[in-house]
Amino acid sequence: MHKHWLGNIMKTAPGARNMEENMKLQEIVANRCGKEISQCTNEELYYALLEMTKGMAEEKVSNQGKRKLYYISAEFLIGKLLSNNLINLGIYEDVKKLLADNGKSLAEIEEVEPEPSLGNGGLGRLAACFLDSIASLGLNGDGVGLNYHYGLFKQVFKNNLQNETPNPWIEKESWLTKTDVTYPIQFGGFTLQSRLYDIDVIGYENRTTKLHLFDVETVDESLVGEGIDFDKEDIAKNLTLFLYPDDSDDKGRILRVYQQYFMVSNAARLIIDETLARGGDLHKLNEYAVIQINDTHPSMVIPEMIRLLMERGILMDEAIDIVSKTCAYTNHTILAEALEKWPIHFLEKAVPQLLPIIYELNSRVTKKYDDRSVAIIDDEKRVHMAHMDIHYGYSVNGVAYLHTEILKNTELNNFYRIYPEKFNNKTNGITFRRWLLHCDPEMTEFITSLIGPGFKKNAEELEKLGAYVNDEEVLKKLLAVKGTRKTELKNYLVKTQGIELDDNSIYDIQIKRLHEYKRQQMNALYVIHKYFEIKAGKKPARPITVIFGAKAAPAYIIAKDIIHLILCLQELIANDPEVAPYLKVVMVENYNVTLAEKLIPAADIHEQISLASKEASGTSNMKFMLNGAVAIGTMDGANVEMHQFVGDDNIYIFGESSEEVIKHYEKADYVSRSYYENDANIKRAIDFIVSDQMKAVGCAENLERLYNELLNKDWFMTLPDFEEYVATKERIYADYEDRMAWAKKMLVNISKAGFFSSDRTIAQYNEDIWHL
Ligand code: HBZ
Repeated sequence: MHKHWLGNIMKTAPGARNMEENMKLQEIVANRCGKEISQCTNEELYYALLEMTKGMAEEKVSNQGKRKLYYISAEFLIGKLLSNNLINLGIYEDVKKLLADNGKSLAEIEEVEPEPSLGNGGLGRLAACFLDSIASLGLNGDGVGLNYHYGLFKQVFKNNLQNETPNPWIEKESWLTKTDVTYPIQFGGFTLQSRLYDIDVIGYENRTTKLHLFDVETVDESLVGEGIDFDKEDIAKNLTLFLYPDDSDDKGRILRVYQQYFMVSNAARLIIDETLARGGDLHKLNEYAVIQINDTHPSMVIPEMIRLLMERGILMDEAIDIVSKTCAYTNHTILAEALEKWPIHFLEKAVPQLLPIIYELNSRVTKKYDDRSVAIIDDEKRVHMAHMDIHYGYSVNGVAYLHTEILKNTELNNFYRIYPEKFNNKTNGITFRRWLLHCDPEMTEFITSLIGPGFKKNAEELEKLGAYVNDEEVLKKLLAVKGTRKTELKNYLVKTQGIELDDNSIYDIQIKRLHEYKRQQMNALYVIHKYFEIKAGKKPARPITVIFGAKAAPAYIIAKDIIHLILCLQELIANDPEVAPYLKVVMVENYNVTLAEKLIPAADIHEQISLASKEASGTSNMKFMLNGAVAIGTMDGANVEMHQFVGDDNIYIFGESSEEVIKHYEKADYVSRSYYENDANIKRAIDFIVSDQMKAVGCAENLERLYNELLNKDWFMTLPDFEEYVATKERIYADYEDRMAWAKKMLVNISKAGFFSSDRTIAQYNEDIWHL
């Protein structure tokens, strides 16, 4: 028997209801535009569909229960909502058909929708997948975050460099609904009035939950000048302008503190109000609410909730006890730079009312534990947000098996020895509604024709595909569907970015935030290596297209230099008639959720090549796997679990293990220059970065800086793994030529992807942490 995570789905009678919805759309179109569907523009139809979908969501009952989850996150990378909402409402096919019958294309209408960029990458997208699963599983839980007007910046390439511009997404009519909820939020020296906006999150054939986004009405978009520069000190006007403004200087960093406090103070007030409205008792808050702290950005909710409970007459000891039973913390990284430590003077300035509480929390810890490494306030007077979460939350979870093991045994070992019972793993997941049903309807239909529709609610049913692993017809059809997606990507990139792909080439894709630990630079060095090989007459059996998509944080200089390297290679190779027929480099501009939805179903190979131990989990790896792409990767994050599921034949693993890497760091024995001096391929590739040819298309300063970085620092150890990476790439490209054997690998990957459904992840959070 298959275990059903989606136990309490409401039954629907699709046929009858859908007729009704078609009438509804026609009626809305008539009211709004005074004409027939066939006479409307795509824009008019988009807004009519928006109105209809919002109305249908509002009619649905929200998930209910005594205990409610509040998933607080500085990021919710939700992507476009129209198609997903239609799918989850169960009316996608009918709407599409109705539009087609009137000569309209839903795909083209979708293009009208602006994509909100309320996140950087995996962490924010995970939060969005989780809301989809919470709604679909019928759990009583909402998301709480901020309504950034420009979100993350929009990436524009100019002279092979990344430029940043604002990404406005809020229009007069949008998925946001203005509510009556507003709170006075006090900062050191001034108060800001908040306003809550809601987005309904529609579950798959189920009820809804809400994404609560707080804003300030005094925000002033005209503050933004050239690029994304603005006055960082005018908090009333800038608080919700951008997601994580540049944190390279103190002004940007302190603005982040203001944002975080604004988010959590609003969240805490909402939680208290909703608890009281349900007849709850604040002395037993933990029976009515659970707060999941997504990374350390919302950590101030702990002292803030304690403070608000004390304001309501609860004594300090009890308030601390209540909050400690209510809050749970998720860690998404072991990188020190991402574990927030705020100088105490920042907090003194922005949120002085929290300091007495933070001092008290710290003094309780230092009284109890001799070990300075577990203190909340360190000797340099910095507040370690994660330490506060661990001491004063009841659960600490990592996001993949290996990551949690590293937290327990290395990074947070001092805490693990104090609180072994708090630590648990929740391997990440993705929503199959967006990452298969929506992004590849043809594949979805094909899978359904083989194993029935059960996998849409119970992802583990994908295992049934295993029965077809030797079925030539099925394997051929898999290749054909992939081929169609590749052609569609080609057409889309020509139209939107003027990029020409060869859809007979191998699409080898790396899409993720730009960071040295993710090692896009290693992929770029491989491109240079291949370039030399082709020049020397070693032509690949089939052309290769290496595709990148990545934004670099505006202040992360080396990350921007890596983008520069890739863009220069793109230009240089495209203009080299000897190499261009065999090798193409493409960096898509402004990589976002919408682009991911087109790139992932079209991928043959995906790159998961982080330095082992550094990628907490990764989630694009799961999306590619579900879409029948084959990974080349290190034993890092969730790759380890993927490898366990598919076996050696269906994933290409290379590189040093996390244990080896951790040892190098402990011994500080890595010297990149010795690899450069002792390996001719490495030397050739690195020297090319500063060659005259590269300087002819690029900027000498950037290229030289990157060259020096690789030669003298290379903090994320690109070079030791390079030769094995090259050998593994050669093997994967060669294996690609046996098309039937390759199709088998695709099938195995899809059939084993079920575990990585966020429905499974959320069911586990609920069973072990939330108990809703
Ligand atoms: O969270 C990512 C991890 O790198 C990835 O391995 C994991 O799969 C994913 C979900 O658990 N982390 C992020 O995306 N982190 C950020 O975007 C981030 C943003 C602002 C920060 C720190 C990290 O200050």
